[in-house]
Amino acid sequence: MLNTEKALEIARNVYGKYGVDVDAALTATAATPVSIHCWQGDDVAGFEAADGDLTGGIQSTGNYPGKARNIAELRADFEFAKTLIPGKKKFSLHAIYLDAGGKKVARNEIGPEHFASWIDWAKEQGLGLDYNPTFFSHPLSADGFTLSSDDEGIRKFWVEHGILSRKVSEAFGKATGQPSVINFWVPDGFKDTPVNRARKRENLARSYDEIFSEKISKEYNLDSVESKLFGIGLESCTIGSHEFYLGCAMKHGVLLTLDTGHFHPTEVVSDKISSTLQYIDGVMLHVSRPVRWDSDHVVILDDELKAIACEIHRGGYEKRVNIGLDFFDGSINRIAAWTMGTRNMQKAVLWANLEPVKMLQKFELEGDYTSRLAYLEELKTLPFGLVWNAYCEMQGVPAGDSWIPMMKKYEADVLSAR
Ligand code: RNT
Ligand code: ZN
Repeated sequence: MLNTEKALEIARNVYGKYGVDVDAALTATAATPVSIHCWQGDDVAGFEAADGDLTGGIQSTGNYPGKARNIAELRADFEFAKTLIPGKKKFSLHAIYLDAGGKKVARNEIGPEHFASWIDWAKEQGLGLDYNPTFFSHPLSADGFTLSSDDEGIRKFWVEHGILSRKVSEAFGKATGQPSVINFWVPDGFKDTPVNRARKRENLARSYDEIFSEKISKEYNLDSVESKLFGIGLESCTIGSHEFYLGCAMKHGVLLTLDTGHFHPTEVVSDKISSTLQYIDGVMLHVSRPVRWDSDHVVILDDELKAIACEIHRGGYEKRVNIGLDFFDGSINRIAAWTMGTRNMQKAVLWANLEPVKMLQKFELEGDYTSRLAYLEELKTLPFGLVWNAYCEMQGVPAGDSWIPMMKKYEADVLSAR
């Protein structure tokens, strides 16, 4: 392998020809936080004292050995994954990952105190935090409706969970010195064609009026709402559709979460960034990889991933788009899944930062679409890998494929003993 300085010298020459500052691209990439979801570590199981199945129309398939069975194992696994992943990181927790010392805590009673040990850990690890109330895998979500329920008792229960969850997120923000994004996603929907969609949507809207009625400083907490197209067993109608949440985000001045698996298969999130940001403050991304459905496969470095990162960079939206990941594959080593998915996201960010945006946008403005296309194609074979490896070296994490044997060793030493 080329040494870092030599590699950078070549890259500076090649990219410099297009007016791209490689060093600035490296600095910008290192400053872009990626929020890594805790739930890849244990197939969205969590640590509630009451063990139940994953519900809500989402599914983690596969039974690869070695999954984290408790908080200590999840933290140890992530600490190891972190040594393989470059860049600034946040850790995204779900309510069901609370640390209540083995005691059963009702969802509408989960508060900041149940995340005290997570806050200490995050600070010690130099991680930012994000939060997610959990509106699934629970007896009171079993009939398919939570915040949109017609049963006032059930709806109120979940509203209370939402309100208290914002306190957890606020505590995260205060403790870590950076805002925590709280993401609201509810599974509510119908398997078959309903005849009263309106009523459920009115309930859902009312619930958000109640949940967001208290103002919390954006210095600590950023609310975000996530839409969806359909879930398993909920194919005919999702109460929290895209249009519902676009309106909700505008009304309440909150962020909109765009999950790459939550749209019709020919729609792309990359096109939705500059559209939604005309009218809303910010976006939270749930970067995932849908294969035929919202399957939540591990993120790979495909064209859409690059397009998402490029859209953020081209639009200068770095401050308004929060990058988060949302995939859960139980059929491969889960630490490898975390590592690959996050490294790929980081690669896409670096790729975008190395794009000669000024040159390309000038072609477009001048109507020279021929050059725009021709250069976009030529850029694909520039020595991106050299810059990526240099970035990894500078970040003190393994470059190229050298993380793979390390991951395999952790599997042999730690995971196989579980
Ligand atoms: C489900 C949503 C949601 C979940 C997580 C676990 O379709 O994408 O974001 O994946 O909350
Ligand atoms: Zn999601």
